Amino acid sequence: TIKLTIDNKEVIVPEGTTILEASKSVGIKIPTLCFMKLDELHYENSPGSCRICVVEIAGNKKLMPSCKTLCAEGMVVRTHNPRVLNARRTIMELILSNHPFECLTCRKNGQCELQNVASELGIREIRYPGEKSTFSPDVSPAIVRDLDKCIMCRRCETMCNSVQSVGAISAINRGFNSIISTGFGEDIELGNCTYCGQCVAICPVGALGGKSSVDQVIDALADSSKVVVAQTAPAVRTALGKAFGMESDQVVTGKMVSALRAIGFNYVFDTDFAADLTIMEEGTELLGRLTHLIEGKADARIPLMTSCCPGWINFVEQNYPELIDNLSTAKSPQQMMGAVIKNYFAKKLNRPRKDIVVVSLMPCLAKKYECMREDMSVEGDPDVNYVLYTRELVRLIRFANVDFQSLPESDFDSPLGESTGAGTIFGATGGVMEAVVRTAYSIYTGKPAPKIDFQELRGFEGIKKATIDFDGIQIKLGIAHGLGNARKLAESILNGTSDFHAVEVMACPGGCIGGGGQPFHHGDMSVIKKRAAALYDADRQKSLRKSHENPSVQKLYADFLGTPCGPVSHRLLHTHYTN
Ligand code: HC1
Ligand code: SF4
Repeated sequence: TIKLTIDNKEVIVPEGTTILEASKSVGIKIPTLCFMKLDELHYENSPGSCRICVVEIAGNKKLMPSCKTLCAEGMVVRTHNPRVLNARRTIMELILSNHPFECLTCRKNGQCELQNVASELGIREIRYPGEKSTFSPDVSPAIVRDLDKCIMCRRCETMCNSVQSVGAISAINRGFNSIISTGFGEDIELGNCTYCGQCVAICPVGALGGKSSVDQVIDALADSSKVVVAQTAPAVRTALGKAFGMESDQVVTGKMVSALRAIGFNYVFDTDFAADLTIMEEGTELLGRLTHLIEGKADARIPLMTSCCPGWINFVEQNYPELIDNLSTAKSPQQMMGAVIKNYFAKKLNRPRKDIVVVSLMPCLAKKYECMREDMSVEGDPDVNYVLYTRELVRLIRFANVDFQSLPESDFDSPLGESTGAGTIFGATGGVMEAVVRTAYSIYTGKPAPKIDFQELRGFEGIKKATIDFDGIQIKLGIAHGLGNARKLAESILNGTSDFHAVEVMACPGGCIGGGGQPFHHGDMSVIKKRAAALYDADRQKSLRKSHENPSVQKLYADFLGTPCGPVSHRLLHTHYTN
């Protein structure tokens, strides 16, 4: 260990600890901008480029960036004397000198780390005029880039290249001319972006954001000729409350439903219902493929790979076309719900499908793209019209002058609002697989599964592997979260070093709870762990916890769909992905 003094406090830390970490361990918070440590993912972004974290080390002429400087025996560190504060202010003024002064109209206003640090440093004037850049905004179906606001922290680059292994954006040029660019400087839509939105999730400023659909939804709500139907993803309910001052691990389903009603949605349904439906389809598909495998048929296409995450679908289409037939043909729950609303619920209302506007509330940016795919529309009318990500929902709730905290709780509308705990855990990595096992076991063996909680499928390990005994047959499962882990899993399938029967992949670290549209975690992954724990808690509190026990799902099959993977299901609930 190493003993040093920071701000007159004696600190003992292991060798290899930075001054920034050592300070944090004794409650001294040094401001940072470019630094980002994603503990659970074992990744760090510390280019040391912003210099805002400088500290004074006794005997050292130069101030040193605390994120890059390791503690040494007997070091005496000052983190906030006049010299340090002056330097930090000057650094901040230089960063601001070429930053547009658009705070009041910026998408990040109130949540911007640059704004926060400037405020903490008490910046009142900027002495350096600086030259502003004038890039035109790059608008894709899911992500908007505004390079004028980029501060070259390179957090997005680390996320896109190192964590996600996508490599859609990287730094080019040097010095003042350096920018974050796509491969050929083209718009992001034309490159290999998967729209996972993880760059947006960790951008400290307003350089990266989601594409907003709030105005279109407000217009639809005001149009009396339309029936506007909401569906809410599993992960939204565990993240929304924090934006309204509640605990990040509090599940706010009932208040969320009340808020959506107050905003003016005519019906509020639960994507968890469609998650149960997905399990019926995907579970049946898995058992079909396993039967083919046992019979030695060439078309078995094992492992079955889950298809509910559009970031993962985009990744497979672009990088692993040879694995496309392994993807489940089941549409994602969001799209299944859209198809059921427009083809079944619309008939119940006796309205043509074009009168119905389906709005999804999702943690996800890629879902905005998914609902625009051609195979998700009928004669130009999409099954899901608009996707609002969680932060957009926050805005909509504020626009409607709803006091979220004091709202009463209410229930989803029937029949597409009823769900089991299996649907709820979809939002956390491993949840889809656990839900599949709970149901597929019963269908395959004719007996209930010996347990409901499959701890071996939970947790934040990058790639989880488990073997579940289906009454004599050993089913091998693989689970990856984050596209970097997904790549490793895909490679192991292709080179024959793994022998999974089924594989779940979610593009975002932690699963959808860590989606690019969720309230910002600012790199603190413990927030995502809390969200996961909250979903597993919500599952435990449900009276029904297996998808095939959902009475509304059973009724939908009896009244409309027929059997899982039958002709009606195939037409409405399945698709085929292409490259
Ligand atoms: Fe997800 Fe899913 S879990 S993909 O992350 O399968 O977005 O929450 O809605 O569709 O159900 C997202 C979340 C979501 C789908 C479900
Ligand atoms: Fe979207 Fe969830 Fe996939 Fe992330 S993991 S891209 S939030 S569907």
